[in-house]
Parts: sequence; C-alpha cells; structure tokens
Amino acid sequence: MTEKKKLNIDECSIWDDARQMLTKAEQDGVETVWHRLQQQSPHCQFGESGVCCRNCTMGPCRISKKAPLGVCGADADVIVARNFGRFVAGGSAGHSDHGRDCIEALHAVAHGETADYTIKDEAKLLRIAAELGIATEGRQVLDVARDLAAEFFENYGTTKNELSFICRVPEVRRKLWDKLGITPRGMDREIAEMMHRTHMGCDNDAANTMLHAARTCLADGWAGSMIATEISDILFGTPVPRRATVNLGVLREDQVNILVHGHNPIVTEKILEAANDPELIALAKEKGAAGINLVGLCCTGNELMMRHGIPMAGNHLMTELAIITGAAEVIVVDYQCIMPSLVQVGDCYHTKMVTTADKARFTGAEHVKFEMHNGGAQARRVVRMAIERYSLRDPARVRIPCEPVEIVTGFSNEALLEALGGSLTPLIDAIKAGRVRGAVGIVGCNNPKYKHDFCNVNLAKELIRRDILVIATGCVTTAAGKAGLLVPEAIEQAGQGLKEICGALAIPPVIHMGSCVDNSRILQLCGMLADELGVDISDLPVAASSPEWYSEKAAAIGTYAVASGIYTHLGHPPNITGSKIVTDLALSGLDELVGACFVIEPDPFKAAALIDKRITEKRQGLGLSA
Ligand code: SF4
Ligand code: MSK
Repeated sequence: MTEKKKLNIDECSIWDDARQMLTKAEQDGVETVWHRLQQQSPHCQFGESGVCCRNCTMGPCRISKKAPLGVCGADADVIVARNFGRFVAGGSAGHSDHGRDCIEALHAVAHGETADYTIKDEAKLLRIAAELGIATEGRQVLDVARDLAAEFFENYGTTKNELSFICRVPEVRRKLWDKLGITPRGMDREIAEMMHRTHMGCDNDAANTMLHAARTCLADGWAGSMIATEISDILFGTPVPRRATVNLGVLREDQVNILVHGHNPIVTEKILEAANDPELIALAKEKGAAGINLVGLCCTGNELMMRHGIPMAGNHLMTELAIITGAAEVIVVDYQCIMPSLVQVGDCYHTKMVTTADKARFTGAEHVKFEMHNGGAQARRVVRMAIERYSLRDPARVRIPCEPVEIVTGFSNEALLEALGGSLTPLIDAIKAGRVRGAVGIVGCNNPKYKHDFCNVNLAKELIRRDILVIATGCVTTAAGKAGLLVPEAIEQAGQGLKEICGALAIPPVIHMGSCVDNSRILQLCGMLADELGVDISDLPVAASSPEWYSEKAAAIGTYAVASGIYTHLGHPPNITGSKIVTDLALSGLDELVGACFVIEPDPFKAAALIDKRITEKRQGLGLSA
C-alpha cells in the first residue's frame, strides 16, 4: 500500500455500509478510490480547464497567459472544444457499441445462430417493427426480427443517413435540428467525424465543433442507447414493477456470492440462469454453502434488478467495497465503469475477477469469453468457478455491514403507462393541475470528489418535496434506494400534490427506470409528453440532473438531453472552463439555439431551487400555475 494521508472516512460517504467497509479497508491494508484521489490531488489546472492539447507531436501544448496559442496556432477555445468533442465521442461510443452488441445478439437469434438466447417479448418486437415501418402482418416472429436487426444495423452506417427512432422526436424539434445542421445521420459516422474534425488542421471554430458534439450525442441518445434499451427488452423482457433490495447487506455470509458488474445484460442474463441451475446449486451445497447468491453492481445490476428483482450491492463507489466485505467469490464483468483496481482489491481477498469481453480485458483477471453460441456454457463455467472458490474464503475476514433496504423497481415506459391506466392523460392532468409540478431525471454516477451520494440523495429529496416527480437511472438508483425513496411509502417525504398522485397510483415519488442506456426511456417519454401536448420538448416542465457524474458517457447523456431541449444540471462542469466561448455556449448560448442549456451547481439544495425556477418558468410558458 502506497504511503498516504489518513482518510477522513466520515467525509467519504453518507452511508454506514460504505464507511464500515472503508474502515475495514484500512485495517486490511487495502487501497481504494478515495485513497488514490488523495494521491492525485491537486489535479493539473491545465487538464481541469481543458486547455491541454495532445492532438499532435508538435505539442503537447498547454495554454496560459504567457503562451496563448499552441504550436499550430490553436487557441484555448479551439482546444477546449476539441477536447470536449472527443470526450463525448468516447461516451457516445460506449453506449452505441453496447447497442451494437445488442443488435448482434438479435441478429444471431433471428438467424438461428444461437440456442442460448431467445425473444422474450414478442409483442414488443412486433410493436417496434411496426413503428419503424417493417411489415409484421402474417409473418413469423423470427422473420420480423431479421428485418428489425437489419434496420438497426443501418443506424450505424452512412447509407441510410437517418436514425430509425427519429420518428419519436417531435416534429418541431426535428425541424430545429435540421435548421442547425445537427440532425444525426449515423452512429459511427458522427463519432468518426468528430475524431476527424478534431485532428490538427480541421474544425478550428469552437462553436462549430460544439454543434457537432451535440449531433454526436443526439445519435447516442436517439440511436445507440435507445436501440440498446429496446433490444434488451425484446430479448430479456420488458421490465414491470417488482420489489428488490439494495446495499451491501444483500451479500450472504452462508452462500456463494457472485457479483456482476458492467452494463450489458447479454452476459448477466446467462449468469443468472446458471446461478439458478439446480445442479450447480446442489454442487454449492456439497461444498458447504447454503446456495448461490447473485447480486448486481452499477448498471448491469440495474438491468437485472429491473427485469428479475436481483438484489443490488451498490453503485460505482461501492464496487471496491463490495469485495472488501471478504464475502465475494467472483466478480464477473463485461465493460464500462469497472475500476482496474478491482483485480488488486480481489487479490487482497479470495475474489477472482472474471472478464467476458475481448474489448475489456484486465491484467490479472481470468478471461472467459462470452459469445453468442456459448453464453450458457461459459456462464456455468463461471458459476462453477465461484463455487470452487467458496472454500478459499477466510470467514475471519468476512464482514457484511448492514441489513438490505427494500425498493420497487421496473418502471419501463410500458409499465408506467400501465400504472397510469393505459395513457399519459392522468399524468398530464396532474401536471396541468399543478399536483405534479414537473419531472426531473436524476441520472449518472458517483465521483469521489463528492461525499458519496450526498448530492444524489438530497437533490431527489428536495425535488419531491417540491412536488416534482423524480426518475432515477444508473448509479443514482442505488443512492435513492438506500435512502428509502424507491418505495411507495416514500410519498410521506413528498409534497402534498405528488403525495396524492403517487398514493393514488401506488407508485413511489422516485421512479426507477433502469441503467445508463435506459435514459433513452426518459427521452422517449419526453417525446410522447410533448406530442400529447402539441409542444416541443423544450416547452415541458422537465429537467435532467447528474449531480455526481464522472464519465464520458454522462457528459454525452447531458449533451443529448440539452440538445433534445431538456435543461440539465451538473454538479461540476466538464473540462471546458478554459474557454469563454465554450463555457458561455454551454451555460446560456445553447438556450437560444436549442431551448435548453447546462446549469452547474455543486450544492444539491441550491440546484433544486434552480431546477424549480426553470420548471416554474416552463409551467408559466404553458399557461399553467407556478
Ligand atoms: Fe499543440 Fe496544435 Fe498539436 Fe494541439 S494540435 S498539440 S495545440 S500543435
Ligand atoms: S454505471 S456511467 S458510474 S451511472 Fe452506468 Fe454508474 Fe455512471 Fe457508470
């Protein structure tokens, strides 16, 4: 363990389970993300403000008063815009490559190339096919699936030049995008063009680069992510409300514990099946365990929780701490948001990290490659490995810190409509009457620069208190769940109007809608609401927020939300503050262009007030009471 200052553990997290595990980490001599943040602080100001450029070997260049131009002549505005463009291209690539893997799975099922996956929601498959103009009448389901997979693949190339789900964007918004030249053409095309534009000697106009950043992110939201969500529902089932549990208390001292971490349900759905295999359960019992306990982390945890009620051990900052319990036999990962440190933390105990994707390998982990034709067999191999490792566990080093908290999950748009009695009318009526004053999607991550989950939880609490419905996805879900906000009983913490509506519908005031890619469900919902009201998305009393974000994907999500017309709060800015042009554009200029902008506020109470003010203005714009 590297020499370091003593951590103030009380300031690291609002949660008792996290603090207990951090104390144990220090006793066990294990380094965590908080310790490494101390070593990295203070951060480089050139990097933080975005004025460091490494795009060619005449540099690297960093902009200062003394040296206001890079070697090629690029100024701070150009460098910041280029860096931001590449940053969100990275995030968009993550979601959209996940989406591509989903299309490949649908393609394999449709072409009979796998016996391991099937179509679970045929009705949704047919509904989406019809929505996209694919003939369904009198056809075999697999024939329709073949055409749908082919249609989705087209979203990645350049021949069609149009996204399939552009049909879900209100017409007035589509016209605005056309006017601004930011209608996305194809997922891969926009990302490749962003890399091209930001090569030395291409796009040297900061505002122009930023517009293409918006276009790239719009492709992420309305294609890459939306396709990932819809195919996951088709292959694994569209979520419906169900109970689940969260926090480190979901680990079981007497069972083989398997943690799953990452994003794509293609791997974890098979692990779930294997964990329920009677033969493997019998083997676990033979080895002295009471059973096999599968628990989720981060977004793949959200996917399993939404569809099957599988318990959630924790969000981004809890991933190392879940291993530090000493109770995890194996952690199985696919890709995204998986700290490389997990291998070393696992090595401090008996926990084996298993990677499953060639595109996300970790030195020191065991690689069990999952492919379409072998998912079932590979999953059984991983579960067997976990069972074998149970005997390596040192009971003296096991500490499971608390009792799990109950939540309700599973609010797909289909489930929400069902809860509303089949149409959006009750929600729209409640908004018009001011009982639900608006809605905010609180999404995204954790970041050790904040007290873990302080902002996520307090923003959600503050908004529901103001009669604003909250939709949670990604790592905010676990935060809201641990705080007791994802159960119908949480209406007691809501304002009177929201309390009445949620009480009547028997839904929580904070609704769990899924993983990071499932923010596309929120986009679709906004599109439907705008169409029902005959307005643009930017006219709705809605907002988005990512209080504790860290990732390129979160920046891409924020950017597509803004470009779709949704006012978006971030706890801290991306690395753009070194450019006045880019910062002004993000914080106000975009409002004039696309009817929404970013707002930065680290204090969740002040952020709630700012969001409330915006929602009030939007309500007044629609002729509604404040
Ligand atoms: Fe420096 Fe220009 Fe090269 Fe960037 S592109 S490293 S600013 S010379
Ligand atoms: S996992 S992107 S930390 S939400 Fe989707 Fe959580 Fe943010 Fe990753």
